[in-house]
Parts: sequence; C-alpha cells; structure tokens
Amino acid sequence: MDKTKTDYFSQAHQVISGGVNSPVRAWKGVGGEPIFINKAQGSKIYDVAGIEYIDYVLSWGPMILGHAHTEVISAICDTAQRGTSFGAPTETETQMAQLICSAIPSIELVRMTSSGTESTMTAIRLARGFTGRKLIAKFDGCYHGHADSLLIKAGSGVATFGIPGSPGIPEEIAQLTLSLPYNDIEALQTAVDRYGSDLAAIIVEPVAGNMGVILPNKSFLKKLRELTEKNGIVLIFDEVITGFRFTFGGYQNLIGIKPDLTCLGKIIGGGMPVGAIGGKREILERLAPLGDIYQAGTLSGNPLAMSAGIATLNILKTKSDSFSALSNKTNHICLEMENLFKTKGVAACVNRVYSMFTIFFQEGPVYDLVTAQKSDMALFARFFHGMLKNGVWLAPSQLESAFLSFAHSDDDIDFTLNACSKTLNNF
Ligand code: KE4
Repeated sequence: MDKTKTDYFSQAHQVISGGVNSPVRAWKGVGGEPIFINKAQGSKIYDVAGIEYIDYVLSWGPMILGHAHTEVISAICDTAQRGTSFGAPTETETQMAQLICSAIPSIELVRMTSSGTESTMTAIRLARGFTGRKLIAKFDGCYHGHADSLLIKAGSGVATFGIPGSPGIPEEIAQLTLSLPYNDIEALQTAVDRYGSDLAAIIVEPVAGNMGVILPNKSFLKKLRELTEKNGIVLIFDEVITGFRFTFGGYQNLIGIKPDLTCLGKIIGGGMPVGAIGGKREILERLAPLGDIYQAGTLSGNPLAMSAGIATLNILKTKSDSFSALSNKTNHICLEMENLFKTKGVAACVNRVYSMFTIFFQEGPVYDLVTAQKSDMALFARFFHGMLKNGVWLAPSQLESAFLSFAHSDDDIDFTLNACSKTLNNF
C-alpha cells in the first residue's frame, strides 16, 4: 500500500532524531509536518505525492542554477565513473581553488572543507592561532554554522527557536565569544575600544541571511574593516550564502572591502557537501601541514563535490552580466508582493538584496535581530502554508531567506504573485 505523506515523517522519527537531519527542515517555525521531497528540476521541487512547487529555498541557497542542471549532473556522473573518493589530492581541487582565487582577490590561498560550519570553525581557529588571542566577536542573529564558539545568539534555526546559545556549550567557551547588535557601529566601537587588543577575530555575514535578509548599513562594514585593521583583529567575512550569489565572486567584490579571511560554501559545491576557507597567504600558511594549526577532513575537496562546484562556477562565469537581470527579477517580485500586501492591508516589509529576499510580517524597518524578531511569526506561518497550498515553496521560518535561481522564469514569477494574491484573499 502507498505510504501517506505522514507515514514518511513518522517512519523517519523512528530512526532519525526529530525525523530530520537538520532542525529547520522540521517546520517547527511554521507548524505542521514537513513534506518529503522526491525530486527537483530547474525552479521546481516535487514532493513524494508528485505535487509540484516553485522552489524559493533552493536547498538554502546552493541551487543558483536551478535544480539538476544537466551540466552539473553530467559532471557528477562522469566523475563518479572514476570513483567517488580517494583520500589523496586530485587536480579538481586545484581547479576549484584556482576558480575561487581568480574570482575573489582577497583570497590568495584556499583550504576546502565539507561544510560551511567546518570553514567558519577553521577560520576562528586560524585567527586565534595566528594572533595568539582568545576572544572573538560576532553579531546577534548571524549564523555561522554550529561550532561551539559560534552558536552564541545565532540566527537561522537557533533564532527561530529562541535558543539563546545551546546546552552542551561550556560557559568557558561561550564567554570567549562577544555578540554585538548587527549594524550597530557604536556598540562595535565600544567593544573594540574595550577588547580590541584581546580580540582574535570578528566574523560577520556581510549581508545577513539568517535572521531574514538584512542589509549592512552603508558604513557598517567599512568601519568594521577600519577597526579590525587598526587593532590587528582578523576580519572574517562569512560568505557561505553570498559567495557567488550576487556576482562571480563575493559580496566583498561589490563593496570593495577586503576581509582577511572568507568562508564559502553552498553554491561552490553545486548542491554537494562543501565548504572553503580562503584569505591572506600568511594566515592560510599557518594551516597544517605547512603550518602548525591543525585542520583536516576525510572528504575535504571530494572529487564529486569539486566537479559539481566547478561545473556550477564555470557556468556562473559565463553569466557575469546576467546577475543584474536576476537581481531585477527579484526586485520586481518583491515590489509586486509589497503592492499586494498594501492592497490587502497586511503589514509587511520586504528586505531584498540581489537574488535573495525576506518578507517580514511587520511595518518595518528591519535592520537587526531585535527588529526582525518583532515580526508576526504566526502570520508568516499562515502565509507559508497558504503559499504552499498554492504551489510555492518558501523557507519554513520567518528568520530565513528566500532565493531566486537563473531557472526561475517570468511565468514562475507571475505564478508566484498569483499565489500570493490568492493566499492573501484567504487571510
Ligand atoms: P553548513 O554547515 O550548514 O554547510 O553551513 C553553515 C552556515 C555558515 N554560514 C552561513 C552564513 C550559513 O547560512 C550557514 C548555513 N545556513 C543554514 C540556513 N540559513 C543552513 C540550513 C540548515 O541549517 O539546515
């Protein structure tokens, strides 16, 4: 007998903690039981009952070309014919590193990992080893993966669940992490005045995507670069989401700010498990085996992930002037949705930057975690389920981002706006 949709989740629950392998997939932020997916193609995702949705999650960012892109799939299949992992260097890793270094001028040397968490964890360890200092600073609502030092006032699933940090992180470790309000230059200046000479690193999402989309204020990142430069603090840009999303490079390319270290992930793996840490040669050379700061990974630079990532980046390289068209498409859908909310009398403000956006259910403005958390989460949940019923798959949390891909057509945009109108008619 065919399984019903709920069978999938109850079966998963018997053998997987929470029935999911990452908390945000459990839909705790919107209620209801998560839908299981069977396949995806281009801008569409299909659940186990064969229902089609237009996908704005895109695996939380990686699928900028759309799902199952033929060249990416064939790159994976071709590589797989020759084996899946060797635990020895391959040329594909060099090619990936060359692509990253050529695209992002601040990156002189790279180390591949298998996740964004590993790359940010490595960045923190590198900064502490390089400076000999212990303290690090981050920003409330920014999420840099689940390494102990960084799961402090984090965004993404932590913010949604209101988990202040997480049990299991000794306060001795938590006390070494300072978390400051995002976009607050005064708080930053005060913290650096007080702790500057003890700070190993300050890590930031240059565009925040884990408390919903929040843009940096004009001078925030510039001030951050000035203060870290002046005080010998390693500046880390966590570009796991923004890397290769807005341009063939990082957000840093667009604003002309060079961090000391950059963390990458998601898009550079084309949907396969990947992360990367890159930056100043003098810092990266401190990594074993060249240096004395240890970091390792059985599947780091895995040939399948490298092939998928290289195929993805090579296609993105040919689309350099299409990024602005993708940004315009995003702007268009956001403007049209804002008009719909206004017409229906629903308080909402839409933050967007290039091809990512978040609909905050409040008047706004939203410029940090405190303002983001003022959103009407219940209304977001109603909107999420309404859009789902109308064939549109959004992130199952108010404090996440929605993404467009190069596969999202004008028809997809029209369909989505129609779904939004229908959803609001039933509000
Ligand atoms: P991973 O370890 O999940 O590959 O990357 C961690 C990470 C690091 N930095 C940023 C800016 C990130 O957004 C992430 C992961 N993002 C979340 C969603 N916002 C991944 C989804 C999930 O946790 O399942």
